Order: sequence, then C-alpha cells, then structure tokens
Amino acid sequence: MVTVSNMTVEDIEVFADSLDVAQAASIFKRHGALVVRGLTKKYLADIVRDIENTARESLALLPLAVKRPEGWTTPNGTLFIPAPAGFERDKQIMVLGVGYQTSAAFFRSAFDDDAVNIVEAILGPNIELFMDGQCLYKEPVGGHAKELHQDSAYFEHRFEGPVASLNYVVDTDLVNGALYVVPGSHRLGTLPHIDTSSHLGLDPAQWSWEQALPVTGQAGDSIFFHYRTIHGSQTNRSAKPRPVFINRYRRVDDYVTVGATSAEGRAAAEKRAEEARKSEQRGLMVRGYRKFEVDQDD
Ligand SMILES: O=C(O)CCC(=O)C(=O)O
Repeated sequence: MVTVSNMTVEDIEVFADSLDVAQAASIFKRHGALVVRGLTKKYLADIVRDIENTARESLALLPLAVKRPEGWTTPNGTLFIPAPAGFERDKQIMVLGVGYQTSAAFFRSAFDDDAVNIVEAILGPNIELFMDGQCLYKEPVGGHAKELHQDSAYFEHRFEGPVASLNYVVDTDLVNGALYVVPGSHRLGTLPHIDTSSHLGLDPAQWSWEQALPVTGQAGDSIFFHYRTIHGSQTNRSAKPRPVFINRYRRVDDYVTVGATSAEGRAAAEKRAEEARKSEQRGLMVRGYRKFEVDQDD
C-alpha cells in the first residue's frame, strides 16, 4: 500500500478574485493539483442550461443508442454505461454529448483569460486545446463513480501531457460526488490500470479513497490537475444531477502516443507508441502561435 502526505485542500487552494498566477502555477507544479475558487462562475448559467438540455435530449435518444466497447452511445454523442441495481433504467449517463461543438458557453470557458494565464505559466507560451470539452454527468440517486485513475492511462503523451481544468457546475460535496485528488502523484509515472465499472482505474488494493484528498466546492470552482495526478469521484447519492465540465490544454507540439479505454487496448496501443506523430492531432490555439514543423506532416 502506497502512503501519501497528509495535506489539506487549503494547501492547494487560491481564489479567482485575488488570483496570483505565479503562485497558482507553483502550487500546480509542486502538487499536480490546484483549486481556483470561483473561476468559472461567469459561464455557469449558460452552461447549466446547455448541459441539462443535452441530458434531456440524450435520454430521449436512448432507444437509438449503439453498443460500443465503453458502453452505449446515443446519436448526439452521449456515452451511457450500465446502471446500478434498483435504478429507474438499465443504462445511466456517464459522458454527456456536450462540448465545444454544441455549447458556445462551454467553448468560451476554454478561452477564459485567467484559466489560460495559469496554463501558460505551467506549460509555456504556445497552447492548444486537447479534445472538444468533456462533461461527466452523474445522475441522481446512484449515478456512477469514476474510480481513482490517472488520465495518462487513457492518453499518454509525448511531452508534458495535458493540463485539465475540471469545473463544478453545482455545489459538490461528499454526498453528490466531490473530486478526490492525490497531491504529488503526478511524479509517479503512469501506474498499471485495470478494467473497472468506469473503464480504466487503479487497483483498489493499491490505491483507496482514504489515500486521496476530497475537494468539496461550490458551483464555479475549478480544479486543475496534471494528467498523471491520481483522481476520481464517488457515486452521486443526492437527489439531483452532479455534472462537471472539463477543459484540457497542452503544448502545441505535444501529442498522444498511447490511447486506450481498457487494459487490453492499452497493452496493444503501447506496442504502437513509437509510430505516433503530431500530424492530425492539432487542437485549436488558445494562446501563442504554432510554428510549422516539417516532421509534423510525416
Ligand atoms: O466526474 C468526475 O468527477 C470525474 C472526472 C474524471 O475523473 C476524468 O474526467 O478523468
């Protein structure tokens, strides 16, 4: 059993209304996690509307869902996974089909000056978006847990990897599914992951919730984390949905070398890591400039 230091949320916390970007970046670099209270409040009203519209739309489209290795996907891109016993349906929402392609407020939040200033202080001057924005949605009364994991198990990168900013959409506590983080775990490299009910996760015999720090917070709070920082969240035991929305940023020259959602897929993808190239992995720029590199187009 690995042990982690005894930290509190105050050790990794700053406030958007008195933001010191250098201090925020230094917390992130040291602990692999940073909480910025109130950072995305200004986008909330619009994002809540878009998320709830997408949830309703997804439930209406559920009869058209197509089976995938990860679960079932509705035509609007929402991923469902099996529901727990006693749930009102046999499938529950996991990743909602809302992002930069469908929600202007979500897209605007990715360009937030304070958020990008923090990322620039971590990753340097030239930054692109990685992925199209992601919304994890825990349904009420038993909505899925996301077991402790490192994002690098899903998308190993060539260089420093993406910085994620996970944003609370509702007040989030130990009942409805606060995010847990393990400060300092970004220095451990990518650990072996196994298949769990929420796809890749760490072996609970090695990493338990007791070793992780719960970050409770209000709607509009943001949690930045390194892609190797161990994190996860428990089930939603409240009577209301618990969504979060996530923006991910990376250096313009960074790219995925190993992409997977299962242990078997990961083992196969690791064998092809050397073949990975930047070409066709370019994201939209949020800061700086992309210089042309000849080998990008190999
Ligand atoms: O919904 C959550 O809290 C989990 C999010 C997460 O772990 C992830 O997207 O990697």
